[in-house]
Amino acid sequence: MKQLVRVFLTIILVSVVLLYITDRLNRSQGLSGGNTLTVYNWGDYIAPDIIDQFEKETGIKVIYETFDSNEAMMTKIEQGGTTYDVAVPSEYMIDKMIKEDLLIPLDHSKLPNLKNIDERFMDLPFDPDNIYSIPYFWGTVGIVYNPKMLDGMEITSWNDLWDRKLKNEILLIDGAREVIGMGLNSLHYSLNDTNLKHLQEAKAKLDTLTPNIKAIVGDENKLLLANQEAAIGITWSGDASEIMSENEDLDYVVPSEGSNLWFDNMVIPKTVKNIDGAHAFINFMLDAKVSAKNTEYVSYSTPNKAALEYMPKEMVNDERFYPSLALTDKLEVYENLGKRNLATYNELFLEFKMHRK
Ligand code: N2P
Repeated sequence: MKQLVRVFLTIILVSVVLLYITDRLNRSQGLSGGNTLTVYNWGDYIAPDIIDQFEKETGIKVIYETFDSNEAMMTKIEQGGTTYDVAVPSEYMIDKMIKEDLLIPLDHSKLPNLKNIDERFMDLPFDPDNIYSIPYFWGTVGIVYNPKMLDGMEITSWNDLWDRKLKNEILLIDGAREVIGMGLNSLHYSLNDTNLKHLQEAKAKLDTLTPNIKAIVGDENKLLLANQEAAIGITWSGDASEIMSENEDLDYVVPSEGSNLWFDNMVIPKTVKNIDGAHAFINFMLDAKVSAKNTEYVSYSTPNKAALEYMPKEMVNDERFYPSLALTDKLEVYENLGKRNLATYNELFLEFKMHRK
């Protein structure tokens, strides 16, 4: 009998130790579940007090991680080492993730606030019926610049950037689609071009921009531009809007040759541990007042129609950041060009970066 009790106690002890070790391991890998939620988002893309508010209201603890390109996010999710419950990719990457079976279908009955989203941003070609993704922010790619630092020079096109007067004045965002796209657009090619000759031509043209490039940067571009360390930044509209609120000399233009219109959406990757928490988070972000507060902080354009009435009029009425349909119709949305073509974009971008060194 005594021996039986000893065996029993040993089993309990070993189980407790094993449970403890698994829990520690999970925590160290950012694995969520139960009362935690791991959110993977772009840098500077949420108001910190919104996370606090969500934690207080739901009792769910948020582990928050950031990325600065779709490609970096995709690599991390494909590796599968970390449990992400919610991620925020852009449209072409969502298409790719759906095709690679990396996302789970959403339960719309758990997202009653979805009614707040403007119809214009629903049911888009990369995810018909929004089975896998819910709009978060949208915008354009363009040029933010400081005319005062450029003797009043006006910039209206991609090709203006090759002007010799702009030596060492340009900051580029660190994104393959954005930078190669800028080369393609400057040659009047499509942002979704897959013709290798055109892509090489775009890369060669970008190489000739090298003397004018000061740096290829992430979110620090905002500080550098606001502090007038550079006169020009190629960036996403919301970053431009944020910098412009800190330095009113700056202006933002969507180049005349054309540019990118993008949509960032919330998704639940297959790595999810806390499905209910993930839906609760997405629904929380869709609340009109939460979205208005988040939008005011982040400065990007919200697809949340109900949020607009809680936001400052001058923000909502600024055509540079809330362009009409007539304007956005002229822009191109990135398509998922397939593994091989995306790899070509990445390789050319890498070669372009090496060329600068
Ligand atoms: C960076 C947010 C960028 C969003 N702060 C562009 N998809």
